[in-house]
Amino acid sequence: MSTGIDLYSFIHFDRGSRVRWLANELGLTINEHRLDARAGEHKGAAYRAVNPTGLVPAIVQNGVTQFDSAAICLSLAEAHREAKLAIFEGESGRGEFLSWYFFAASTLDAATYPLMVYKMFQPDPAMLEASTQRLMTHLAALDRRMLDRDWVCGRFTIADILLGHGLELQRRCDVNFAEFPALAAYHARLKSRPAGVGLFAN
Ligand SMILES: N[C@@H](CCC(=O)N[C@@H](CS)C(=O)NCC(=O)O)C(=O)O
Repeated sequence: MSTGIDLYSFIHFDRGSRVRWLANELGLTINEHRLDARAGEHKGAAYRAVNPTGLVPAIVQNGVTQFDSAAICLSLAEAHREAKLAIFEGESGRGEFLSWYFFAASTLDAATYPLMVYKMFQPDPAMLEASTQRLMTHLAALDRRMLDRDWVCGRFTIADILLGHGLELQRRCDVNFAEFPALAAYHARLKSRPAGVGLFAN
């Protein structure tokens, strides 16, 4: 069976970029399907047959569909365990890995979304500033974590991909990492991975 993945997304830096980055790390082929968000293509019946939630990303691989970027990344990492892009059940550090993975997928993601809204969709400088201030406590926690390591959980994993995506969206929303040197260095390290290059392009 083909290992090619049909990936549905809007643009190069939406949550589909997490899947694209991971696929590149794994050497998997991606068949891109770019939906027209402005035309509401993701809400139409054709796409809802792929993803009933009407959100991107979603994938179809070997006739099997899956949605939610974090779920997709975990499934792909598990299916290619030899690449060691997650900390798997039975390995030490699994619990810590899950904590940082879910921190990226839920806590950080939820705190980043308002920045996108107030920077890009409904521009509002005051709300952008307030949302940025609320984000700071999470960035401080991640900065402390990154003081003495290259990747958030030992080796490079999908937790780094999700965190890298979050940091990149924040940068696009004018968040300044200057007061978080370990975080700034981590962002630069993530950016230097060839597989993630598409996310970081302007
Ligand atoms: N937790 C989901 C969130 C999916 C999500 O909200 N996707 C956004 C784009 S990154 C979307 O489809 N927005 C369109 C809309 O809200 O109508 C994931 O990680 O896949």
